[in-house]
Amino acid sequence: MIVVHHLENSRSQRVLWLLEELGLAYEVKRYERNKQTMLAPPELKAIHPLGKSPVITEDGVTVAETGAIVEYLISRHGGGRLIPPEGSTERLRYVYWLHYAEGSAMTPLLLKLVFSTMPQRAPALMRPLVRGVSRQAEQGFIDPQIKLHADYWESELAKSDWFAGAAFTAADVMMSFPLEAAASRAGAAPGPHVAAFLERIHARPAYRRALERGGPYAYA
Ligand SMILES: N[C@@H](CCC(=O)N[C@@H](CS)C(=O)NCC(=O)O)C(=O)O
Repeated sequence: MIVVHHLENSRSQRVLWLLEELGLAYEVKRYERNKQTMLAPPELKAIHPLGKSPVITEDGVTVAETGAIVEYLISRHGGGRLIPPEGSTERLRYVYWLHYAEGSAMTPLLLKLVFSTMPQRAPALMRPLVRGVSRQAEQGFIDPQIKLHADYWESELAKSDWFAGAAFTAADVMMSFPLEAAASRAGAAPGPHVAAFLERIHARPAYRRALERGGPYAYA
């Protein structure tokens, strides 16, 4: 049985969604974030040394890192579904977006989260200074980087409904989280093609079922 070690309100929601798209049986072990630090609870370190989510286990095998989990599920259980044919242009695009989602898109979004919440976590006396520093980082680097990526998504989704081409693939599952995170917390309204992509994925029955299995998810 596949077990998903799932942290509330996190990118591990994508793994539940992919499992639903593939129609696979799985068990969800839910973990709650520490309310102060928002970090995962220490029990997750018993599953994987980094203690981050998602992690899946199956038949004594442990797989961490969302992209690696997606590759594992698609190659072991996909039966050719949700992945373009080998050798096609779409396959190359699929591999690109699969890696880009965590490798490039998430970096400025994570920086935004860290810098925008820094003032409220600083001691009251330091707050004006910290606010100045974080604003400088946001305006000088982070926000322009987020815009660069968001404009790129918009222009790519203007060419085709899905990231790898005309067909929905697991690369769209990977890309869902950066797009959702940008739309809900980066402070910039999504462009029309990104907004339409988000509407399309949120309407998928498998996406809705995954939300029911996963519990709190603030990005849908
Ligand atoms: N690139 C990794 C990132 C893993 C990660 O940072 N997960 C977050 C969930 S959004 C987490 O576990 N945060 C809690 C913590 O760091 O303690 C992946 O895609 O699996």
